Amino acid sequence: MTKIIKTTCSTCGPCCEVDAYVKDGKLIGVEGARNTPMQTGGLCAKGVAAAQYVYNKDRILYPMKRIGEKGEGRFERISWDEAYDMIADNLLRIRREYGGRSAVFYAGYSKWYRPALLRLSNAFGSPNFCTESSTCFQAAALAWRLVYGNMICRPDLKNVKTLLIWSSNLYHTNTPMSKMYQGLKERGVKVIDVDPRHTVTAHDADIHLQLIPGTDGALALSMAQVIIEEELYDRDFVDKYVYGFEEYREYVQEFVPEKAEKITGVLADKIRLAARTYAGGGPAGLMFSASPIVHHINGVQNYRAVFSLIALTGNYDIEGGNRTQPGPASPVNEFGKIRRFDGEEALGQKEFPVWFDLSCDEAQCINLADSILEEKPYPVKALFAMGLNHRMWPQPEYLKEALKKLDFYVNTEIFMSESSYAADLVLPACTSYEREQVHVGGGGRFFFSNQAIQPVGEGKNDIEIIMDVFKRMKLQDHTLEDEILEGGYEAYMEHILEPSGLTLEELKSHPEGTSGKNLILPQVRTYEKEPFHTPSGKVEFKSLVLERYRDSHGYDGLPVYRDFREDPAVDRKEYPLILNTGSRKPQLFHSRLYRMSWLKNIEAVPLVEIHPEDAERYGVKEGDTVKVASPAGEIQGTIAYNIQGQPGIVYIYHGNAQGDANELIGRDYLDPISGFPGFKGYFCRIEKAGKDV
Ligand SMILES: Nc1nc2c(c(=O)[nH]1)N[C@H]1C(S)=C(S)[C@@H](COP(=O)(O)OP(=O)(O)OC[C@H]3O[C@@H](n4cnc5c(=O)[nH]c(N)nc54)[C@H](O)[C@@H]3O)O[C@H]1N2
Ligand SMILES: Nc1nc2c(c(=O)[nH]1)N[C@H]1C(S)=C(S)[C@@H](COP(=O)(O)OP(=O)(O)OC[C@H]3O[C@@H](n4cnc5c(=O)[nH]c(N)nc54)[C@H](O)[C@@H]3O)O[C@H]1N2
Ligand code: SF4
Ligand SMILES: [Mo]
Repeated sequence: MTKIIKTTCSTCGPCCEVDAYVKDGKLIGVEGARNTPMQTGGLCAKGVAAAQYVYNKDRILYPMKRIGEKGEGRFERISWDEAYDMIADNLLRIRREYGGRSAVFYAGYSKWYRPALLRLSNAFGSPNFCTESSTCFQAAALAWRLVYGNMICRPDLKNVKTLLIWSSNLYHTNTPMSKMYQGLKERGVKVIDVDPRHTVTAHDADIHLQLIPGTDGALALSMAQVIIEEELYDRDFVDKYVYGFEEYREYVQEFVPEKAEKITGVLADKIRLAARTYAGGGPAGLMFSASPIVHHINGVQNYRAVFSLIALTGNYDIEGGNRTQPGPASPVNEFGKIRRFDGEEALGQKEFPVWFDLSCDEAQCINLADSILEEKPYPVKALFAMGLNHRMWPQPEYLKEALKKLDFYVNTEIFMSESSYAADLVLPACTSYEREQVHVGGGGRFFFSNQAIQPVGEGKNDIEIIMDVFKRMKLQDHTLEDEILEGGYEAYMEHILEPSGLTLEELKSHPEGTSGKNLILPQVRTYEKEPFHTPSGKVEFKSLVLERYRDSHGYDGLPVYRDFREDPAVDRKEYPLILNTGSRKPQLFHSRLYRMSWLKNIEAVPLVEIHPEDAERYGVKEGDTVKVASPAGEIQGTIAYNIQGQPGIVYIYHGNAQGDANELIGRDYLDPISGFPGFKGYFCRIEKAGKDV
């Protein structure tokens, strides 16, 4: 008999509600759930392939202990008991010898278990809890916080009249949310899209600003120049609530649209039109993204320039603008509630101090390989990782080698990947189909995700693993403390819900999801009641936090535009093309889905996407195997024509073991404020394979 079970897909981030079809205990199919606020029965290509994810031949079935040399990839099955003993013995031994800070607790892309891992890191006494946010979202949050002092504010989509989409392509990156765009268009909202490619989103926009990647700062400053010059800015708001306006006004003067056109490639008149539409067609919201803008070496400053437009036009915390609380929410425990143990210097703290000043609750681990190899700033000896994928980092082979030098390394994973080959121990995690979970949705809504099938092999849910590890360590060291990790997983789910006023039982009795009983209500103009949480108490067009580090780190208080193409270290004659890696594709998700036959065949080897004009210029054509060389490395790929983009730019998706775009990105090529790599603005050349590159 086939059962339909309400659960979630978490093959990628959004955690869509789905109906899982289960026959004789096996997952045989998945459909999007119906009649929920986000779903109407549809699913993305990745979600449809769920059974290939769950029953993939790469699944890790049991705890596995390394028997070969580090890096060789030979493991043998052991029991959970042995695995836990091994972890407790080694982590505690290393802590005795080198201190708590010598162990790093790392979470890759999967966010749901992070609060529990942070608890484990805190209980252990390590300041080094870090995540994939060392390359994602955090820099955007940082840029926002430098300007406004709070958590990033989302656009109030229900009430916007104009929406400025600054690099986001939800049709490919967040299928459930993409339906929202269609609703906007039907309501007559004016859409401006800033994107170097003519994407599906750009196609539907009223104005498409097709800029050269990484020139976002110049474009935003130019829009500001027009808005100020034409007196379209909100003088009352600026006078009362903005710090540093005069200096900013003076600085933006140089970015007249004709000059910005030369930098960005966007016609001056289009910049004027966009500026007038955003400033005059209010209320206007600004839609941001977690990554493309900050995957540049001037990323934080560029995003500060973009974010400043919101305050400049008086669109901060108003209906239809970017709001602190656009709709109801429900209070919850865990997420954002746990502070990192900061008794000692964390990884990245000296290089990227602003990250820590703005109380980001994790370390910046972009230089993890150096910390291991060169013991910088101190010896890193142990790594307790969950979902560590070395291909996230620029020049991943360097990190892969460094992992071999660790005294003890454990990775918890769904799949056996090369990132685990140097591990002493690999633990099997389970997918969302194999566990129960409380989901905190938008608008104060919660839903319960049922376990649809038994775990494949001896897989366990990550939080249970974390709790078991904590308890095993506590047997040896009674001083370890964490009340929540001591309780079971059920108690953990209750604990998340507790401030909402819901119990787990109540939630389970609402398969369609339900609202929290305690709601935080929407609000506007919060700044009238309390000052901005910046040093000046105002919106900072000139950042006093950045000014602190002018001498030591060379940071500018103003959102100064620096052009990555002027990098004196790179010979542009040798590397004439701009390299943009990782712009999302609907069928891929970083490194993890290349193993799924339905998805990988579109791109088994990396596609090197170039404009047909460039193909002609460099003597290659569609389907040719080429070498792509950058100052950092080289890979092979297959030419595909990209008419969405402009000549001079090469697009390659990342994470492919057949040719990893990240081998092309220099590991020192970082934004000096956030530490984020310049994934979307580096340099390369292409040549037919076979030639000496
Ligand atoms: N299918 C799929 N979905 C995903 C992911 C995935 O790997 N696959 N990854 C998830 C993750 S981790 C993230 S962070 C989000 C990212 O979500 P998005 O930001 O929506 O995704 P991207 O495609 O990276 O970038 C959006 C657009 O930015 C453009 N862009 C590239 N460089 C620049 C630039 O320099 N300036 C400007 N203005 N635009 C630029 C690209 O052409 C692209 O169309 O997606 C999430 N969703
Ligand atoms: N060149 C280039 N590089 C990039 C980017 C880019 O745009 N260009 N984008 C950056 C961004 S924005 C991001 S977010 C990162 C991606 O961040 P990564 O963490 O590298 O993402 P994945 O490749 O999906 O790797 C995550 C691993 O976690 C495993 N996993 C999945 N779910 C679970 C789970 O529930 N539990 C456990 N234990 N493991 C799980 C998966 O099998 C996978 O091996 O890449 C960054 N790197
Ligand atoms: S967008 Fe697709 S893959 Fe991602 S969670 Fe939703 S259904 Fe799954
Ligand atoms: Mo990301």
